[in-house]
Amino acid sequence: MSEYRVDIVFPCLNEAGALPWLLGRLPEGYRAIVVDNGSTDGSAEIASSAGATVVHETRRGFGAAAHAGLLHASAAIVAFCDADASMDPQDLPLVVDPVAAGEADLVLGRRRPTTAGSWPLHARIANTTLSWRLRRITGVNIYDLGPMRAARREDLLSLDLQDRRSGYPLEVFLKAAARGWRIREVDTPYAPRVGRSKVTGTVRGTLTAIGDMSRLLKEAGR
Ligand SMILES: Nc1nc2c(ncn2[C@@H]2O[C@H](COP(=O)(O)OP(=O)(O)OP(=O)(O)O)[C@@H](O)[C@H]2O)c(=O)[nH]1
Ligand SMILES: [Mg+2]
Repeated sequence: MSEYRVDIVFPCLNEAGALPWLLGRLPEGYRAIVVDNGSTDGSAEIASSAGATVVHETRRGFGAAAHAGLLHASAAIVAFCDADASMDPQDLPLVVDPVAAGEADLVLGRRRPTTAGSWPLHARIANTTLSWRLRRITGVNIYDLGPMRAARREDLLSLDLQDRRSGYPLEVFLKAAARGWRIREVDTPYAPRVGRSKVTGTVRGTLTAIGDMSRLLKEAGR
């Protein structure tokens, strides 16, 4: 048994500018697992000197990092959060508490921008379209496939997750829905990231994410 109640997985690719703030804002009883994906800006060193557990994942990709974090975790509940300071770890109880209370099996944070610049238009459009498809496919009332989420560790492991790229969060959702998990969406504040945009902040990153996700949706027979 872990001495921590919650392990938070932070996939991290060159987030040196965000980590000190982030790791200073962990709720009580939460442990940070920073999964470094070959950062070249000293992210791993910064994370470990701030007291985080650092896991090195050589295989590139958001899913590869997220999954390595899950495999390393030992707490009963595992939460995921981006490491770019767009989301505040102090808000993690919003997604963790319903799981801890046994009221939900998967809680997803719906991103609510704190300023107009937090969320670029192309990313919002892609997300609105995706959410609409997901509601139609699964019947789950979801409006955003956001990066902040929580579930029980054993449950997540039982999903036998395969995606190691940007489809990972979608695979979690689709499998959870197919198994009839109680999925809940809660509002979570979303601020402009610190540092350079990598995935949906760039049009290229968004297109890659759409490609990864479309493949999964097709495989799911939709
Ligand atoms: N380990 C790992 N982490 C990644 C990779 N790509 C992105 N990340 C991390 O995953 C999180 C989400 O990536 P972001 O770059 O914030 O993606 P986004 O929020 O869609 O778009 P932007 O914030 O605009 O870049 C961040 O903590 C990144 O550091 C990757 O290939 N490997
Ligand atoms: Mg981001």
